[in-house]
Amino acid sequence: MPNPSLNHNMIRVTKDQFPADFVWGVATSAFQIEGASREDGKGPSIWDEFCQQPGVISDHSNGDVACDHYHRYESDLDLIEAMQVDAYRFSISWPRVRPTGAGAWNEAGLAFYDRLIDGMIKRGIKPYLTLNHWDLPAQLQHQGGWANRDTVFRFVEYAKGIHDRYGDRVVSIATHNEPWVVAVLGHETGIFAPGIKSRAIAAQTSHHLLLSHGMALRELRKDGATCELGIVLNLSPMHAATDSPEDQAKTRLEDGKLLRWYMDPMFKACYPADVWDDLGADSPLIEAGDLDIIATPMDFLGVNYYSRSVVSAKEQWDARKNGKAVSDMGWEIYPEGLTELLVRIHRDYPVPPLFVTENGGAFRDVLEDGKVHDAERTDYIVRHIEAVQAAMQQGVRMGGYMVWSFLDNFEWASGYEKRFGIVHVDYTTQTRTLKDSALWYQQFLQTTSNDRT
Ligand code: IFM
Repeated sequence: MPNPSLNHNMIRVTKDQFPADFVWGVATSAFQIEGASREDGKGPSIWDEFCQQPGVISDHSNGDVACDHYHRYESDLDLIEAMQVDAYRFSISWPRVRPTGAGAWNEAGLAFYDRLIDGMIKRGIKPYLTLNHWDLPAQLQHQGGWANRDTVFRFVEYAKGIHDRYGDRVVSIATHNEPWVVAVLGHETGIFAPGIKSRAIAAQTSHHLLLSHGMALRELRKDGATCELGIVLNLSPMHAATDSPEDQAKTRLEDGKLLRWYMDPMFKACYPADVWDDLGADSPLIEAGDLDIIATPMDFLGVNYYSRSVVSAKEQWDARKNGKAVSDMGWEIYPEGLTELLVRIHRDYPVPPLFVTENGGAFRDVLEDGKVHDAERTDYIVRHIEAVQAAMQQGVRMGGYMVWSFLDNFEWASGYEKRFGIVHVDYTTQTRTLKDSALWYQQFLQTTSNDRT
């Protein structure tokens, strides 16, 4: 039965218009929700250390408690089950399971993920595991982090250990979440951990992330992996602000830096020449055979989509100032960009099935009388699901769609000020409240087109 408190017109698209095996999910990451940052033998991550630097997190917060998911995972899984979601995309905290990134493993940390994964399976929720959602063990950073080629081998050991332990229970393993963010925001602009500001280090980091992805895939396959293996990229279509040759040229280069720098090596075993030339002396050191390893075939590609980028050679293009509808992050709401992006990837690369592994919006939610009427977020999600449907109608092979995020959580440099959850979190009491968007998703997942007549 439709939920009468919701605007029924919101249901324009129905679940039964998608293939029966299409996966509907919600997503989070370890650092953003778990808390328990020093409990049961967990080591510090680069984000634990970064948060201690004055002024880097806008509300001066950290991940010490976050959503306290480490202790509340059972009731959180109950909520996911209640929403009738098929899949939960979560990440493992590397320093929780191997505190220094090398050497001894931490059994208490490993046991937490046993409980989490078994809890999903018990409830009929499919586990989608991500290995690296940014929280590198701090000790590895002290030895050079991702800029040090040794970290590639530490990551492969980590991937093998996780696969040995959970590989027969999870549906999929993604190596990295958004390597562009790790490389550029973490090592070039320095607004994310570890806060380095060097284009050369960022470029080397991106190469090592890609290499570790390919090497891990090869090793897991050798170990007999039966779960699906892939990676998750943050991608956007790039549109020039004007037809001027300067704007067009910059747009082409920006597209190269965000999309082709990652997609070309993985699907064509080469780096794009224009971006390589632009890097000049900052281009990464690569060894013979690296590109073949990076191009190891994968079973799925995850795409995280939030907005398009508009590029101007003169200034930073501002969506709000240009009269566009934006989320609380200031990101333009542009669902048609998702169709454009998926169709383009499908056209330009020999890709495996695509998953939208993150999509959602931060909005200024108000909790009143136990309700959050987040109509903007619901509308955002509906329009992006329709955009996925449009891509499929144009022949794109899609495996699933996952909302970012299941819970309000620690939004990196924005701290807890930006809320992406379809479930509201009161950080004082840790009370969870399903927002209208969660109720909509729940209803969508139950409703067939016959129910609408
Ligand atoms: O919260 C992040 C997530 O960790 C990675 N993708 C983008 C989200 C929203 O900024």
